[in-house]
Amino acid sequence: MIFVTGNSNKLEEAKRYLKPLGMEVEQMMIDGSIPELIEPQFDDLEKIAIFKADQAIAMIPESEKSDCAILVEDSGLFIDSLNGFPGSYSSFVFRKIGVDGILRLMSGKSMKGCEYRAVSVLVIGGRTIIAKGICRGNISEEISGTGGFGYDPIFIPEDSDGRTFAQMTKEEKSSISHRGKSLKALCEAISSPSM
Ligand code: ITT
Repeated sequence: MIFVTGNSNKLEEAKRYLKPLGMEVEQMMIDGSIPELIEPQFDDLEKIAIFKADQAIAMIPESEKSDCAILVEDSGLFIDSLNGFPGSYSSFVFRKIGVDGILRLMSGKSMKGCEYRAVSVLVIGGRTIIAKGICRGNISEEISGTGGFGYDPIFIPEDSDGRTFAQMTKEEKSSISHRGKSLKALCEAISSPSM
C-alpha cells in the first residue's frame, strides 16, 4: 500500500498495524518528495479523504494505476461540548493552540466527552474502499504521557484504565484507536469474497 500522508506518526502507526497482517505500507513520494495535496475545508472527514485520494491518483502514471493500492486517511478529535471542534480542522488547530489551548477551552466544562474519528480510503484496482473507526474518550484535566502524537496526552479512551493514549504503548493504542479500527475494517473489506 502507498500511504499518502505527510504525518510520520500516522505512517508509523499504519505500518506497525498492517505489517503483522502481511501488508507492507510505504509513504507516497514523487521525485523524492512528499506530494503537496490540497486539504479542502470540509467538515466531513470522508469527503476530505476522497478529495485527497483523487489528487493522489491523478499524480500516478496511467500505466501504473492498475497495480497501485493508494491509501489516504483523514482523522480528527471531535469534542462534544465544543460542537465537534476541532474535528476536521484538528491538524491546523493543533499547530495553532496545541493541547494547552484545548485544555484552556475545556476549563470549567464538566462534560469532557469526545471522540477520535478516522476515515481510511483505499483505491485499489479501480475500486474505492472506505472504512471508518471511532474511539470514544474524555479530555483529561491535565497533560499526561510522552508517547503518541497530537492530542494523545489529553485523550483518555473509554475502553481503558484511565491512562491517556500518550501513556500507552503503541500496541495498546492501536488495539483500541480510531486508526486501528478503520484499518481493521479496511483489511476485512479487502479480504471479503466480493473484492
Ligand atoms: P496528512 O493529511 O498529511 O495525512 P495530517 O496530520 O494533516 O496529515 P489530518 O489532516 O487527517 O492529517 O489531521 C489529523 C489530525 O488530527 C492530526 O494532525 C492530529 O492533530 C489529530 N489526530 C488524528 N489522529 C490522532 C491520533 O491518533 N493521535 C493524536 N492526534 C491525532
